[in-house]
Amino acid sequence: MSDGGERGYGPLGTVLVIIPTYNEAENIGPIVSRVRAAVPAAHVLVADDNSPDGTGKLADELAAEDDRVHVLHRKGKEGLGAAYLAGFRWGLEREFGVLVEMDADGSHQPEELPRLLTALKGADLVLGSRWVPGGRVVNWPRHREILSRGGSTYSRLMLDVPIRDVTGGYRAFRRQTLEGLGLEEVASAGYCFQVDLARRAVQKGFRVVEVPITFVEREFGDSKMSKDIVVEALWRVTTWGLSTRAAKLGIPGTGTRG
Ligand SMILES: Nc1nc2c(ncn2[C@@H]2O[C@H](COP(=O)(O)OP(=O)(O)OP(=O)(O)O)[C@@H](O)[C@H]2O)c(=O)[nH]1
Ligand SMILES: [Mg+2]
Repeated sequence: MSDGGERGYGPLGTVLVIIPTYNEAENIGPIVSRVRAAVPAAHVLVADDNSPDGTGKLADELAAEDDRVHVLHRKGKEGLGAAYLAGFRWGLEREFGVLVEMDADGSHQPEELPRLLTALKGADLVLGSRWVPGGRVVNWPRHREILSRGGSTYSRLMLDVPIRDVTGGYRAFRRQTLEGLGLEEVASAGYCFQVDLARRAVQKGFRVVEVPITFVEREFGDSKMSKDIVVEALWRVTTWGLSTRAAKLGIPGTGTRG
């Protein structure tokens, strides 16, 4: 597929890969160099929430050696969603045409990024997907797979979005897509941040394409997954779904905001 495509998509422009970090000292060096090797023209922004293990300082050292590596230091741990919103703002204030979300822990393989970017030539948003044919997870305990598949299925049915992997966090957005999502209204902190962006993209009529990925469970460092994050996601998805249904039925005072 060539830039432009039959739907009139413009060229992609410069790519910014945003990597949020909280205590990823063992992972930050390897992931940044893998991104730089996989897509040499791409820039990297590490959005660090003042990690106690010194991840931010390590990122500064990487940035000092490489003009395409940048660091956004945030004052404390405010969740994945807040770190991404700050990273998006940083990228949109500059000349980037594509903004990519990627975890620091190696679960999202930088070597698969060229495939996501190729798909973005004919789309507004590309989702790296574990749950489409060809997608898979490596080294995941059964309970994580059940939680993730269940969360995606519940969100898909509740929110009426035709997406198999709604909670995934390996994504490539065109600048214009992010600018059209109404990011200033996004309040979600944890994983439901990803669900929130996906449902907004579908509601706004953007073309969302899923590309199969191989998701590899982290080898080093600790997961930030918690019960609070799951409860927030369940609560918000249920509220969004019910208010959309109520609005469709014409019940006054209901809508899809929140
Ligand atoms: N800046 C910032 N980054 C965060 C925060 N919480 C998580 N992250 C980062 O977000 C990414 C995903 O978090 P993980 O802990 O790997 O979550 P997960 O992938 O669902 O959990 P595992 O499968 O156990 O790895 C990683 O790069 C984390 O360092 C946060 O509060 N602030
Ligand atoms: Mg992870």
